[in-house]
Amino acid sequence: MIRLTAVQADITTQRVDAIVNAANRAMRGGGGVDGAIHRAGGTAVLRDCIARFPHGLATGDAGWTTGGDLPARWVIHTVGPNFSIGERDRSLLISAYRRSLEVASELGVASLAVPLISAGIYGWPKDDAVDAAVTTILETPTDVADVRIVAFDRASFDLVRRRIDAGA
Ligand code: AR6
Repeated sequence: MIRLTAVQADITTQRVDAIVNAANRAMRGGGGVDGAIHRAGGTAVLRDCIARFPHGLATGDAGWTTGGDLPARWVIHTVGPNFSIGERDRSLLISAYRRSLEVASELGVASLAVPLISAGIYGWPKDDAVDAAVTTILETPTDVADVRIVAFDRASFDLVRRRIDAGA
């Protein structure tokens, strides 16, 4: 049985087996949570991105690299749809969470921290981004025991907590 919780924090501080990164298709770093993860993880994360993803990653897919200097052992990078440029297929957002959980299971991850994918620079409406995150994590069969959705700001954290309380 999965334990899903809400946390308000910088995801790079999380002491978990793996953290999920809201990356882009090029997989060479960026702003938002991606920038924070590359800064905190150090050059080993980018080196691994280049070695393991020479052609980047498709939207809705996920793959792992080392966590470098992060407390987490692995970073699971995923790419959500960019709502603000018209990528509005919700199944791609759901797929980003599903594939992240699948990769986590393959790695034997027991604890995982996940940000609100596509909910920042990519502009996915916050309420629906929270709903997609909670619903998908609760409905995807997984071996990961402890999943925490990490919100950066108080308002997002409150939305996530209320949505988790409401159940699947
Ligand atoms: N810890 C936890 N959550 C964070 C952090 C952090 N350190 N920083 C931001 N957030 P975003 P996206 C929240 O923009 O929308 C990058 O340039 C943020 O408040 O990081 O999927 C990539 O390279 C929001 O709720 O990701 C891509 O080009 C959520 O994380 C693009 O942005 C996601 O915001 C991806 O955009």
